[in-house]
Amino acid sequence: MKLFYAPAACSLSPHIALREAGAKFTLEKVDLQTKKTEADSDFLGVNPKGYVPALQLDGGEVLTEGTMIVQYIADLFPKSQLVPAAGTPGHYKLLEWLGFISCELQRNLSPMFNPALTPELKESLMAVVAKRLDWLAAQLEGKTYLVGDRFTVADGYLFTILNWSNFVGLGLSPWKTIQEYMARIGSRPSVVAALKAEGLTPA
Ligand SMILES: N[C@@H](CCC(=O)N[C@@H](CS)C(=O)NCC(=O)O)C(=O)O
Repeated sequence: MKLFYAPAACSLSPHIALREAGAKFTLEKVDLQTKKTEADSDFLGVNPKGYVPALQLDGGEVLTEGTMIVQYIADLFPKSQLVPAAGTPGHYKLLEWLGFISCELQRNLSPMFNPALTPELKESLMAVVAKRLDWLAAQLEGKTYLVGDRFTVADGYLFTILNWSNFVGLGLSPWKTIQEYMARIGSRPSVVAALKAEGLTPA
């Protein structure tokens, strides 16, 4: 399998999932501006939508959309228990979290990377994010992980998106449980290794 990624982008979520699963995979970096990969190939030929993550399977098929890719990885490596069993309440809780992280956090934070974003729009998006983080912080009270008592793909995804706080001027200090959660997830060997492989921490 090959994961097409950009450093610190939402592709970090399946990257973490692959490492948690113990999967054999390679990485290929994508320049999101030029749509060229580090092997100098045309990324649009891999994913015509032009965005990461894209997971190329050994048979050549390409999967896109991060929330689906992490579920695929979990299904491929059931022993890693990265997603609760189908049909259980935990499974639907996990889907609920993936939806929340995607639609409420990623959708509102990703425009912050757009240099054309006006200060007014930035302020209003930050206000929405702050409201969502108030709620999230309460959910994390007394909890180690988002679902049940073990790490799931939802944790790797939430870490990935909240890690953007480092790039968009969003201090997490008002939300102590979130800060602690980020430190906890960020210290997992899979996460440490993924950040290093993406060049985000010293090699
Ligand atoms: N719906 C996609 C969105 C992926 C996405 O927004 N990727 C960003 C990086 S986090 C990207 O590659 N943007 C470049 C572009 O859209 O041209 C998913 O959730 O996987």
